[in-house]
Amino acid sequence: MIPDPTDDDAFIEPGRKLFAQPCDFIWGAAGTESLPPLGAPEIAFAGRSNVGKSSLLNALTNRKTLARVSHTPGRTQQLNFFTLGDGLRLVDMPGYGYAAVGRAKVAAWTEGIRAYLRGRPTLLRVYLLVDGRHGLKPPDSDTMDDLDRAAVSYQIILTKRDEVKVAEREGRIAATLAALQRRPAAHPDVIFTSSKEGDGIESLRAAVARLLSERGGAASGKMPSPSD
Ligand SMILES: Nc1nc2c(ncn2[C@@H]2O[C@H](COP(=O)(O)OP(=O)(O)OP(=O)(O)O)[C@@H](O)[C@H]2O)c(=O)[nH]1
Ligand SMILES: [Mg+2]
Repeated sequence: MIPDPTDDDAFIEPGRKLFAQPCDFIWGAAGTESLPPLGAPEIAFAGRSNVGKSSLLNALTNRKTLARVSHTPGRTQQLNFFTLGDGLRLVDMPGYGYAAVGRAKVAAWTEGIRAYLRGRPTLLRVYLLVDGRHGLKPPDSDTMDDLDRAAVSYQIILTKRDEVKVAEREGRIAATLAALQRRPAAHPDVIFTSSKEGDGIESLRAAVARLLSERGGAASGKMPSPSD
């Protein structure tokens, strides 16, 4: 049986309020040497190029152009930091695994992305986006290996649900959940989203609100310490 995502139901309204707060771009970092000073807790949106990270950020915050979206893979070329109210930061990451921008650049981004994901004390959770049409690919597994080793909490978000046949959706979720077994840092729930049609957006907002309440972070205005 696939777990019921209504688990997060009690957090639907807090999630809506959380993401209705002002959201502003504060910082773009080309690499780990230019990250913003530590501040509010961060959640990061990572995944392969073109999977829909920037689109998801726009859908969550109900804005059309907060994060830049493109038909061309490789649009997001730095780590973009946004504040959501006073208590949370959202990080839109460049996609990994896209070669057409040049190998040197890809290697630099990949190292920058990995270093950020492994070593950021205020990073609460990584939302690892996976194209719902294809499921997990080897670069995703590599990232999951990294996050497991660094003990950084992550949750898989399947994207582009509107482009997946109804009959295939449950199977895609089940296969993804199966791949998460024995992965110590993986949150054992998968949310299937469509930034285009809005499916799963409310659930994802609720999941973030729930995370914050569990970690005693933004919801109470208290900063979690790195030892939390
Ligand atoms: N049908 C459909 N298309 C989507 C969805 N989300 C994103 N897309 C499309 O996928 C393409 C890539 O979207 P982006 O949000 O720019 O993807 P990204 O992961 O930020 O890409 P990079 O920044 O290049 O890594 C765009 O053409 C979007 O319109 C979705 O839920 N459904
Ligand atoms: Mg992007």
